[in-house]
Amino acid sequence: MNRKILEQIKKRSEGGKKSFFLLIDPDKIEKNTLSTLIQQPAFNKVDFILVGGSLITGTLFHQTIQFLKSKTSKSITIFPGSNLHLDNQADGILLLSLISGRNPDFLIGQHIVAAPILKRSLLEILPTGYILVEGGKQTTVSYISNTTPIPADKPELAACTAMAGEMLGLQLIYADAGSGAQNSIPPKMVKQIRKSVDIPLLIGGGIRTAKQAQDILSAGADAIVVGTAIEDDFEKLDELVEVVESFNRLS
Ligand code: 1GP
Repeated sequence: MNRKILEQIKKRSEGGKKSFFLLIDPDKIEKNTLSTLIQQPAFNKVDFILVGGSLITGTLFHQTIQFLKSKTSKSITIFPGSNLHLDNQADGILLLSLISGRNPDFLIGQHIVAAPILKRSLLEILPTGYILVEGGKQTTVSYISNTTPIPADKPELAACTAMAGEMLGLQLIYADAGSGAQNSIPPKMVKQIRKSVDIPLLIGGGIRTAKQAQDILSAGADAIVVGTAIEDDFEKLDELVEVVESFNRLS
């Protein structure tokens, strides 16, 4: 099985290098604005691109992937909200098991429906333990998945969840406060998850400032995932990518 993206993520994390994941939500970014975004000089320093979201209402999912594939050589990984979000033009897919929740559909159900399609596809499968953390307001992902996020002041719950995910053989942990979260995941929680697992740790949701990015990476995250802050202001890309770069210059 093709493991190119996962190997790249692991290699960076094992080498002490931090990574920047840019999340593109096809509902929120149109083709002409996407074109402006990818022309930003800082775009060259983005390590990985995710496309998707928990709810895609428009028709731009496939077009966004097609457009990105035609304009950049960076790998495109799907961040699916359901088994409807599949596209063979992408390079890979985060096969998310929502391990913080108790909704069997998002733990394994959707995966069963998607499995035969994924098996026939050329998409690289990245088995990911997806952990939702309370971020100050109800998010679409928590509503759609009908799951309760882990309280932000219970780092031990997040750490044990991640541990179980790693023991089950998942290859990545992605802890997410949800798109547009009011509060990003507290560094204390990031630290505790980091101490509990060896697999790469991605943190996303509500990261808007260099300080938040700095604190999350210092606490031990291998990568930050950012969408909303950049959709709102493309100049943020430069600022946030620079935080990752500065860590890597020191490593
Ligand atoms: C959402 O972690 C991602 O699932 C990114 O969150 O859009 O808040 O940056 P933001």
